[in-house]
Amino acid sequence: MGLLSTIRKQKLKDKEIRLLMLGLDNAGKTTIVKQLLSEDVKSVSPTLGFNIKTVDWRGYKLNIWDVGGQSSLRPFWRNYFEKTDAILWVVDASSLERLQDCKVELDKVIQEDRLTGAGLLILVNKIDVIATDESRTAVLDLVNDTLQIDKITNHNCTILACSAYTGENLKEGLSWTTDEVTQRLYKFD
Ligand SMILES: Nc1nc2c(ncn2[C@@H]2O[C@H](COP(=O)(O)OP(=O)(O)OP(=O)(O)O)[C@@H](O)[C@H]2O)c(=O)[nH]1
Ligand SMILES: [Mg+2]
Repeated sequence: MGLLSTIRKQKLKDKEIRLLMLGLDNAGKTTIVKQLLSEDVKSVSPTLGFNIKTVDWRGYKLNIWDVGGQSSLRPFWRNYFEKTDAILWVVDASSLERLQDCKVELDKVIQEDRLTGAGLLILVNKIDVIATDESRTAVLDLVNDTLQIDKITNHNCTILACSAYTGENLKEGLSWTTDEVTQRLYKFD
């Protein structure tokens, strides 16, 4: 067993998973974490550095690194890449005119060597503002197309519509992420 594999095994034994939450400013990253911790989702302010919060999930400790997304802070994202097991990429469904910017930033992140192999969960947040099922499908299709999710081959990737306000699909997101990470790490037997 190689050194990397040994480290991975130790992490799983400790049942700790490191998640890096990124995305443009105002997408709702911090609010999602607050909802996961059952905190007041209506009291957030822009993140100027980063927060680390631990969510207990099915016996695992998910250490979520929630990093500020303002453009002046994005050069610092790279400081958080090391040892990431999965990326939580948050998209703002109420700000679709920024999808192209979002794509540019996502591309930089997923091409990063230090993140190779990390799972990638795309959370299309604020879906509560989209009223009908038809419009939700249209938003998801647009995000899929603009971010070119089908072309992402170096990360296991999935996309979910969610709401930090209602909590919709957040647990599904944690389940997918935990399964993805644990199954991948166990493959190194
Ligand atoms: N309608 C709606 N608004 C949301 C949702 N999640 C977050 N918001 C609002 O979006 C704004 C930005 O939320 P934040 O959680 O601060 O966004 P962020 O991605 O952490 O932003 P930075 O820290 O600047 O990167 C706040 O006014 C939130 O109340 C959601 O699910 N639905
Ligand atoms: Mg924030």
